[in-house]
Amino acid sequence: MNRIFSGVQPTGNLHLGNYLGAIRNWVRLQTEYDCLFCIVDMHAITVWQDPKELVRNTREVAAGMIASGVDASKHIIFNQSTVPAHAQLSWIFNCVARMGWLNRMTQFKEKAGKHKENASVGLYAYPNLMSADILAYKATHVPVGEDQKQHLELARDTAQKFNIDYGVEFFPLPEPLIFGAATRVMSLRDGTKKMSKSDESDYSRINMADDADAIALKIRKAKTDPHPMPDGVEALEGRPEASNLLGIYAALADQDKAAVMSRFAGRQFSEFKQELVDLAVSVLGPINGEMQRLMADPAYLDGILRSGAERADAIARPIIAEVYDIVGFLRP
Ligand code: AQP
Repeated sequence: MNRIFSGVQPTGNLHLGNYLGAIRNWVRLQTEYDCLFCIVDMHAITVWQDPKELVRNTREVAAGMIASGVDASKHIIFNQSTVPAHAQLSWIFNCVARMGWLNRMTQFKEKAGKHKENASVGLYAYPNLMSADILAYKATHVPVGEDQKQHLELARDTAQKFNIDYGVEFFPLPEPLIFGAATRVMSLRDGTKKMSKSDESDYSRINMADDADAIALKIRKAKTDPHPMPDGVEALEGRPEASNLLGIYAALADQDKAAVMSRFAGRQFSEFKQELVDLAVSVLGPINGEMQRLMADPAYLDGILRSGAERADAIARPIIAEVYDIVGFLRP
């Protein structure tokens, strides 16, 4: 069976974009693939994380995955730092990938902004750690949002260069799995910016931990424009907030965006928003309830993560041993 690796950073405020763009797709992939779902705490600390919050956020992501329907008995849920292979292989990849490749990564440019010199070395080398995450398990497929496509290309280049440099056919070239609707959920305050955990405004996103009242309030306050609902895809031109809300509705309802548009064409935003609230609450409400229940039982969550770490380590350990032999690291 083909193997999937995918991850979420425990950077707090797990949101609707993480759900629609990642976690919900994982739930659907479980029947076709062997899956490793990783809470990537080593990626998270490429920007400052409060240690206590990091622990809490790690459990929150685990709870979010389980509450959404990831089956931890059939698949592997674990946090990255518990399996040494990630750090071991990422160092080797630091020596395989080229500076020029990393210099082209748009996510580093976006995250480091104007203060490049002040960014951590980890933030710059982040894509090499991501390559290691995937290849330490010889994963064949990686579900990625639009924003991660470039990093996956780099993982493929790195796998290929390793194979060529050492004259082996060792690493597979992992394939992206890109999903249609809602691969990019945008901020509720600015339809040109992606919904993000780190946005300062809590009104910019719907958190998976939000209850029905918070969801309703945020959707009601979501930015729109003065025109009625658009009546064709071309009418969305220059209306990023309308496009985003329609996209969210379509993704939550599992419908085509065009079908949703024709249903609401010409109607007022207030009416549409009320229906969006009802839909969002019906999808996210049960997940939220289950998340709260799981978060109240950290020992249970830790048990799931411990078992996941053991199973992940059992896959990665022999792969790393072979990599060490290929590279010429003496294992006396
Ligand atoms: N807005 C989004 N729309 C669709 N998918 C999204 N993802 C993130 N934001 C959106 C997908 O969620 C998965 C996990 O993402 P991550 O934890 O690696 O974080 P990120 O991509 O850097 O984005 P965030 O959630 O906004 O975090 P911060 O603010 O910390 O950077 C990925 O599959 C991602 O595509």
